[in-house]
Amino acid sequence: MGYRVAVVGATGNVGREMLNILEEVNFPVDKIHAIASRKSIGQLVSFGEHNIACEDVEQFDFSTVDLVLMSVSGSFSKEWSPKIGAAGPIVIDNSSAWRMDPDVPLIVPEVNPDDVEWADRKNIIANPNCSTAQLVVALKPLHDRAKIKRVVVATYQSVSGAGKEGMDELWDQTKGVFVLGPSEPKKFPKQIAFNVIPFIGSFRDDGYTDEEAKMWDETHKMIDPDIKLTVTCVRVPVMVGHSEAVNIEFESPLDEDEAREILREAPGLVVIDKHEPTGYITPKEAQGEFPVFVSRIRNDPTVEHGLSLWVVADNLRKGAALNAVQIAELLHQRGLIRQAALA
Ligand code: 11C
Repeated sequence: MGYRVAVVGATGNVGREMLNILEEVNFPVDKIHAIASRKSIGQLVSFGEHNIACEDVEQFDFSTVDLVLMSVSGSFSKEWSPKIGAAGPIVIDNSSAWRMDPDVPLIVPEVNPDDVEWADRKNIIANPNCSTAQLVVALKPLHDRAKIKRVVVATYQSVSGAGKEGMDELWDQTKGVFVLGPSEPKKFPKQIAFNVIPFIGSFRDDGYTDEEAKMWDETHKMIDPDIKLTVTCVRVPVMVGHSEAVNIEFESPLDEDEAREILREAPGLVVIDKHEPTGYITPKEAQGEFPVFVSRIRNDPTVEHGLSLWVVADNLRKGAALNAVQIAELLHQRGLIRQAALA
């Protein structure tokens, strides 16, 4: 028997991927609902070979479903996730609204699967920020072996992290430079075509951005609060796929050969690491794929026990929709999805 599932925010980049991936992994679905704001009522979105019409979030009776995947703004989730969770279904939320709530588990199934066991406190589970999700999949098996002291990360984040408007802006500016003449930046603060922007999110008082702070806060919650992280988040003119240059300092020895073996065996990871001109992954190759890819694994001789890595994933998949569906699969495997109306 399958579940009654609703995807809220079904017309967005991540909402559409949630529908695609539920179908791709054959998640046991009896009934699927695409939920959106009033302006999108009736808009068709695809679920496998079927087109389904969006229903109005304001009118939808959430007590009639078992599981809700949310891809909405933080403010919308703050208001709606508790109401939906109270109506019966378990909510898997992709926004930043609940990630640091002590009564809401923040989960990457390869990293901290057992945290699903206390999801019933609020009936909400948080999905991490895309740039954190891929980082922790790579850090966790190395931390288990040699205890990480400090991590230095620079991200190279694609425009799809900023939604469809971000993708449209890169496309329009790229065409504009050659064909139509320059256009004013709207979604991003400066031109993104043929450029990189060392600013994502909003500035904090300490000069870091909230996007950068999410990476250490969420890593602390999921892996270990004692790991020190410093981060620079950068937007790059890539449509899909976030990349990260990661430098790690360990408490005990771990060389590149052992790290390569550990990462090869770890769940959710694929190592592509040959010392030849094409022996590494790029975001273009990671687009549409499920795993987190690790390349350029090398010893860092400037510290006592150090390694550098290159980590790439599809930010709309492992960074968002896939991770949410994997959480749903975990709940299913452990028998934790309530079937309220059938009970
Ligand atoms: C970006 N990582 O690439 C952001 C998007 O907290 O869920 C996701 C923001 C979040 O712009």
